[in-house]
Amino acid sequence: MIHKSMQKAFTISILYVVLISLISCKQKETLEKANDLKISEGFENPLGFYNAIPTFSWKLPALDNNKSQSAYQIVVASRPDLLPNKADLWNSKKQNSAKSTWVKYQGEKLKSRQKVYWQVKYWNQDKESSFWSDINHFELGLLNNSDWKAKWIGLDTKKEKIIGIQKNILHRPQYLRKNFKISNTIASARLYITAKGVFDVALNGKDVSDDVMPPGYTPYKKRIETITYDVTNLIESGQNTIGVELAAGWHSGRLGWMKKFWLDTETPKILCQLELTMKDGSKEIILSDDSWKATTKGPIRLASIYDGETYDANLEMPSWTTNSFIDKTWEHVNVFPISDDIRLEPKRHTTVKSKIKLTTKQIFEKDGAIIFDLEQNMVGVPLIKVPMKKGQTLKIRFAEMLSPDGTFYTENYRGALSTNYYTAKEDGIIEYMPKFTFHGFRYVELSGFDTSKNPSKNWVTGLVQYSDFEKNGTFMSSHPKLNQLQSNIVWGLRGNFFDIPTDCPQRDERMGWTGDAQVFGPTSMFNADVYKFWASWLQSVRESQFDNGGIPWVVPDVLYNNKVSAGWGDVCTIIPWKIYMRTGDEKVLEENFEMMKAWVSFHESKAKNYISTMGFFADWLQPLPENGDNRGDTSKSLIGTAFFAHSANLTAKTAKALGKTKEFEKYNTLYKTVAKSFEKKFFVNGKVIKVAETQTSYLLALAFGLLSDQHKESAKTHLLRKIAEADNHLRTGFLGTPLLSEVLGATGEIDLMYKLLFNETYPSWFYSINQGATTIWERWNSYSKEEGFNPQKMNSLNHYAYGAIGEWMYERIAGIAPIEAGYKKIRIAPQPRNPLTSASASVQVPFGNVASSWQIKGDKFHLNITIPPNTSAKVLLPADTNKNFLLNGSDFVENTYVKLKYKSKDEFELLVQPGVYKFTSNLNKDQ
Ligand code: RAM
Repeated sequence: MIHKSMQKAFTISILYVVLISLISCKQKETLEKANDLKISEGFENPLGFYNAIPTFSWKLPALDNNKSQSAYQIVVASRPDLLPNKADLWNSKKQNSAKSTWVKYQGEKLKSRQKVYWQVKYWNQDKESSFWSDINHFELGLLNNSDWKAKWIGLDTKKEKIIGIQKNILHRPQYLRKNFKISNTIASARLYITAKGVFDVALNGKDVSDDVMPPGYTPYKKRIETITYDVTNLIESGQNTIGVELAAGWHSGRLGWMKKFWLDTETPKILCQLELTMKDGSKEIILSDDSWKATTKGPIRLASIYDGETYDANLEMPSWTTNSFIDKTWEHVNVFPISDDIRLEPKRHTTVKSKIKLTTKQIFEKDGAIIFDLEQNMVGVPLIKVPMKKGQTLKIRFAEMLSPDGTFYTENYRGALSTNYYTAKEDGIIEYMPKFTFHGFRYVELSGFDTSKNPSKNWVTGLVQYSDFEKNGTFMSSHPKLNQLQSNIVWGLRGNFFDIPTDCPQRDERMGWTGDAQVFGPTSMFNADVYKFWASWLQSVRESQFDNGGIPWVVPDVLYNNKVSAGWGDVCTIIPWKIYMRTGDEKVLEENFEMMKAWVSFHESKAKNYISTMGFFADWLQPLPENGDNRGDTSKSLIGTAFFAHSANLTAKTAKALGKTKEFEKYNTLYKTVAKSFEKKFFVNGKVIKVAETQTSYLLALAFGLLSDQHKESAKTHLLRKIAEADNHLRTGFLGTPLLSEVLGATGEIDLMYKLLFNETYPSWFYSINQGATTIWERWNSYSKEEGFNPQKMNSLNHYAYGAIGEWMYERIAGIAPIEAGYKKIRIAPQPRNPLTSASASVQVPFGNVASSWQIKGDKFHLNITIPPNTSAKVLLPADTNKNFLLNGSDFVENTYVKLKYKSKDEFELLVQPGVYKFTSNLNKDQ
């Protein structure tokens, strides 16, 4: 008996302990909830999402007791009220893992239209748990062609036979509408819509969205993106009207210079499906089909990306998207089935929007016209509010710069007319904003308005348009011109991320030039949250890859010339790898690995004994070429072989990151073989032989690791000699320029790189700033005060390629770089040098905000840093290491958060845990 009661007491006390610990466990749920919940490539609560197997990412709040994550739990449900305890789609259970980014969904299969709710909690290093995060959500779009019941519809716009400036058929913009009645009260409504062309949609007289030129630009013959809108609040009981404006856009307009492809383009069409869920659970669906009517007699008479828009207000059709409008005179639309060979997929990045408003800073008159100066070269459209008289036609012209005599410089638009016309229907102030075109400009010229009125600055506002991403980083320094350079880089980004990465935004190109993208991509990732932008475009690159593995010059490929260029096609290995380094997301490698391999085989097929014959644009626009060629002096074969090796190397690294050992070995061996042949063919003892000795030839060899160890130093010496021979100026084009800073930085030639960066004379970054640049130019001397505009017509004043220096400014001047993919380990290694006395940068990395800000005051060096939770940093603090440094104002004593790992004569190497720190060191005299 005694025994039994003891046992009972024992059991009770055990239960008690369990209960207490359960309670205390519960009580320990005290940490602030995770924040910044995102899915896949950085989407927050997306509607019409593209992927049924998303990944989840979150950030730990920066708290003193939150250094790292020891575990997490994700719960996913079909209704918010099921969270967290009754998650019906997925419960990851508590996972002992530090992973807080890109955690793959492993629950029930998700389907088109499905709405999904999720939240997450984490445990910190001390096993304390957080509260559950807020509940985030996403809703899938229509994932398969079979989800579409609608048909493509449109008018036969070829019938009118309007011929454009290059004999191309112009498709008049169409207005399409349908009345429909709903019989029930609605609970929710989704509009799934896309176009072969670009569209704007309204319901019952109200704009559905402020998207600019959706659905955007993809290889249309393979894939067209679809957009989902929540239109629940726009649907009325009873009678409703939907109206869509449709223009040629990229799909049916002229694009590129290969006339034959747009002489006879397919007529624009729309496809839409309005799905209504009623309060009683029933469904109704409105489709684009033969019941729609359309006209081309609306106010937008013409619209072309290159040439501009023509608008006649006399043809406005008031209320045409409302029930009251009578469309008797409108035509019935033609109907076309959707085909299986063009995949309809939800857009996988954000649409273009009007993001920034620029006001006019100055106005002046020239030859009877008024010129509005926004003092910033920008991309988008003007918002015009100007007094007009009935019947007058306003002419709106654009220019990136004025000629010295004050007239418009438009030669560099080449064949792009880039002009808008607006005809007024009555006297008074008109308001107009072109809808289906965009321009690259700083100046707007108006003529044809009511001249009895005094021109005013507020007649013109610049609406800056680009893919809807946000700022991801900042860079500032004590030097105004370096800050202007940073500003020019950011404006280059804003100007050339118009749904796809473009070479330039203003002339008759605006195409996805692969080389430019390769060169500028890495810098863009610091300045903006463009992971989804790049991941989306990479899908287009995959779809555009030729059967033989070649990558076209431009993506989407509108040139169809089957031509390939070394250093351009390599975008397919370089950008995925760079994204992986910045994000740590293996998905970008998985998605692109096959493309990389095929591209490397293509390199192989273009090589003899591993020496490339691929050629093409070479070190494009190298300044002062001896041969006078845009392709510069560096040997094409040397360039091709270098990129062959580099792409093989990146493919090997990718294989390794993905755990594909065999393929790693294969590509790594190939890389080494190509490197050996490269050295043997073009170098003797580290010196370039047989072909032109250029800065870029040495840069490629050193940046891509193509020389044997014993010859690297000598190659560097020759590089320094080449730079000295150029009076310490760069002689690099598109391919060489990003490598210049990389190589000089990596080989300890920081002083020289500072010299080149701060050069004021041609060719240099500051040279164009001294000539008035507010963006990055295509050429180092696109314009000069002494000689005027570069006589070459290929002279864009908004060409982001040379902005590639931005990566170095973040990584070396401010000193923030990833040691491991995704910044799990961060390197903070600022490089203070004359003439800078301070510099600072901050970047949002997948774990949170990283910041590095330094300042020199007398002989003291001040460094303030922020290291986000769940990471650690190696900090290289410049210092006279004979003297101790201050940490947060007190003499440094090693502690849990900051450990001294090593010191050299002029640097402390510290291992730093998450947190905010202030370091103050004494500088050596020569530092
Ligand atoms: C130009 C483009 C682009 C460049 C190609 C080779 O026309 O503008 O910048 O990559 O040529």
